[in-house]
Amino acid sequence: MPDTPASVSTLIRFQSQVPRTIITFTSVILTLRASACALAWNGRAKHDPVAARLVRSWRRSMPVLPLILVPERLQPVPKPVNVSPPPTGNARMSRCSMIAAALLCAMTLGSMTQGARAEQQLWTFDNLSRIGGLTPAVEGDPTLVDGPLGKAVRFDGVDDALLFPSRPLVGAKTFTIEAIFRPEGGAFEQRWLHVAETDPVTGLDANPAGTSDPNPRFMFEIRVQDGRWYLDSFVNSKAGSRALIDPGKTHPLNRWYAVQQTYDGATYRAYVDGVLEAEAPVPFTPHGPGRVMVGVRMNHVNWFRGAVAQIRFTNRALAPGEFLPPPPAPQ
Ligand SMILES: [Ca+2]
Repeated sequence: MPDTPASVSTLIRFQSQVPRTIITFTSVILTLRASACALAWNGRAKHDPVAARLVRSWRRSMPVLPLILVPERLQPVPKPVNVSPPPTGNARMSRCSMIAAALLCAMTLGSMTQGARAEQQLWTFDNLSRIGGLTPAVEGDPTLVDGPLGKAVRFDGVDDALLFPSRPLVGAKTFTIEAIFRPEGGAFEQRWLHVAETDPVTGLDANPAGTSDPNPRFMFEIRVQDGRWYLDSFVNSKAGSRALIDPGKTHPLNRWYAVQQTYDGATYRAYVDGVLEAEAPVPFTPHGPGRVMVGVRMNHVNWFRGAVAQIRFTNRALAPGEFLPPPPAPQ
């Protein structure tokens, strides 16, 4: 918040340490107090230039509260005359209450900003029993290997996978999916992250055969060719689908990468190590509940050979500067 005054930043930080119910209760009490005082000051504004200046600044700086607190609403403040009785104790209290209410309003705005912040889930694949707060069903015999962030899970490209019983990004209108992974070659088509919406009628996450089904889903896939790989990102929803794939943008195998796919409400984008590889407009409707498979497509075709260290899900489109940092390239 580069433009936020330090005092307001301090209050917002303080607010995060105080139970919200206490802040809400205090806000109501002080706002009622400020309301009464503002009424008094608005009357004083006709005669007192200090009060007039305060009410004018109150109106300018508080877009909502003046409509509630000041009965004259959008009426212009009368030009003050040179009658200025000295401030009374009540007037001094009014000023304090108004400042307090203004600061509390700033805290409330800060709270609203915090509430609008991204929901994010970080899945770290440093074990096989608890990842992202979920217990995966282990298929085959994935192993733990050294990764850029500690341990990572390696899949052998034959029969290793992890099936998660629920999924993130349910109801999200925008999204970012990131993964830290290492492709190791093998078959041409490898569908290694499948975030599926379960069909509420059939209970299926995907058709039993093939790679085409109507289920809404997010996919990370790779194609392996001539000792290199390239990325295939795919989104499907009831509104439409889109694959982002550029066979001309290939990368060496057997090193760690960060890959990302984002959707900002209009444009779907795919990145490798934070560098944009492809983008296209696509309509999108939010997904319903479902499950996640890592290491193979949900219907057990196109197994992955390589390792996964982290996957992060965010319910808004992150800018490249907000992505998980890419692992260092080998020297
Ligand atoms: Ca195996």
